[in-house]
Amino acid sequence: MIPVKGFSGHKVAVLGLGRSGLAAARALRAGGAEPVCWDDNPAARETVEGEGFACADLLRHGAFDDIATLIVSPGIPHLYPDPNPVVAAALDAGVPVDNDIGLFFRSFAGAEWNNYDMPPRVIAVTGSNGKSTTAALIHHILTEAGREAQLAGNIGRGVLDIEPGGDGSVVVLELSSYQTELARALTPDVAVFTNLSPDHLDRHGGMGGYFAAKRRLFAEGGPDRAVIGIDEKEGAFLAGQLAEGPSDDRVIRVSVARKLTGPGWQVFARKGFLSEYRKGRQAGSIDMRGIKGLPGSHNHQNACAAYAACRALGLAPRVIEDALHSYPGLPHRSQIIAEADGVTFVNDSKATNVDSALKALNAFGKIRWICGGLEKEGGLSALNAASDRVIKAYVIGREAAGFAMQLDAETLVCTTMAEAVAQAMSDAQPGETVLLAPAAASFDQYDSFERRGEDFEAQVRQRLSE
Ligand code: UMA
Repeated sequence: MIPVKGFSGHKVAVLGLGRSGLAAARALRAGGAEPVCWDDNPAARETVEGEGFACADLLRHGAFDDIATLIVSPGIPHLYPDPNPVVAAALDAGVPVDNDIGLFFRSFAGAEWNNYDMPPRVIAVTGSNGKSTTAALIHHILTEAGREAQLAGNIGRGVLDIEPGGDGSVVVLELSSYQTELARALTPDVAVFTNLSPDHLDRHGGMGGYFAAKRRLFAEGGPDRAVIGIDEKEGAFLAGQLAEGPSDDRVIRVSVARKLTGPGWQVFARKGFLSEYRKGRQAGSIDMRGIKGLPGSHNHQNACAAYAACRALGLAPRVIEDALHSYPGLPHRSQIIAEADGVTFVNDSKATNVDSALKALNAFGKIRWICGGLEKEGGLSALNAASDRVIKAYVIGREAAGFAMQLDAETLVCTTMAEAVAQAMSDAQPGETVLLAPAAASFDQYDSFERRGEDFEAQVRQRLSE
């Protein structure tokens, strides 16, 4: 854990006691502060009381009288659509509001760093899509290169839960817009912006607020290097604003849409090849076509961003290339779970919307496509752009028939995962891919996209073993 600095002897309120809140309470106590905890869920309060923490209703009169700061979990609204009443009360009382990310950046550096040959570095990754894969890939490359590395943040581990950094070590953080918007300190050494598309708009008052939340990662102190995906207008704008001129190599531009060979520093992917150009000359090239853990253009964008971040830390192109080949992929994200009799089975249960399912469809050919579930706003028509890659769609979900009617591809209404897997596997021919990419939420049949992906994998494995 990273003991929190600056609050020794002071009371700090902690709102939300999930992964980030619990880690924050523990780290505050380790740093000498006195956490005053609250969670609307009594079970969560019971857990922390079991660890000896004090819980108190933060809405009671005078609750903030002797509180130095309020730490808020990312899932709790701090501004839009409306601030949580506890956040509003803190602001009313003039108490600063922060989160675990802000505490981390103020507490990570230690006096022992003076004796290190290479002080620890922090790489922070944000963006709408691909940030988990990019962060996990950077972590994998660093580990394969023999660097001590830790991975935390939105990917599932509270940032204050990690161990203090050793000599030459690196912390890789995945940061969501909820986290970057609220943190009062944001000072990574390398910051990565993967891409931008509409998401969480209710929490940011629209697209401008969403972009502004992510931009804070680049504005609060300024990273030594900024790796920016420039295929959307927001990324292009951000890169332009950060660079002093065309040859400023503090900004590393990334694209999967065009060749970038200007006088600055850039990494792009075309036709399955990654290229690095610096000062107008090619500095690296990787054939990514055979890399199984990173299929499709969206993963090539992730690979370019991870490559750039690792190059910014001085890793050699060949070291990065070897690590890309051994990257196993993240569960439920274009994850190859089995190959049998020439058929490949891919779990992309994380494709919970049309945009991400389309990316998964474009990453493969000859697809037996398992899709369906709780449909999101906006309709399914965009999926039909990839119909030529689909041999047949096997539709699951309570509204499977209605879902199937919106698809151009040949469809079979299966309703359950068991039926869809059975049908797809009995139809599949060598050279084909059975792909779970639902283009819908899972909640009509599962607790989460993870459970849905696990069901898919279990059904495939059971049938393969028969
Ligand atoms: N709670 C209240 N009052 C409320 C709402 C929630 O008391 O009005 C309490 C809940 O009872 C619960 C706690 O707050 O005990 C949950 O807080 P949280 O939702 O912030 O969850 P954590 O477990 O702390 O997880 C958070 C991130 N969650 C969200 O951003 C919603 C995790 O990202 C992250 O992995 C974790 O911190 C560690 O850093 C998850 C996520 O869904 C994966 N992220 C979103 C996404 O990827 O789209 C942004």
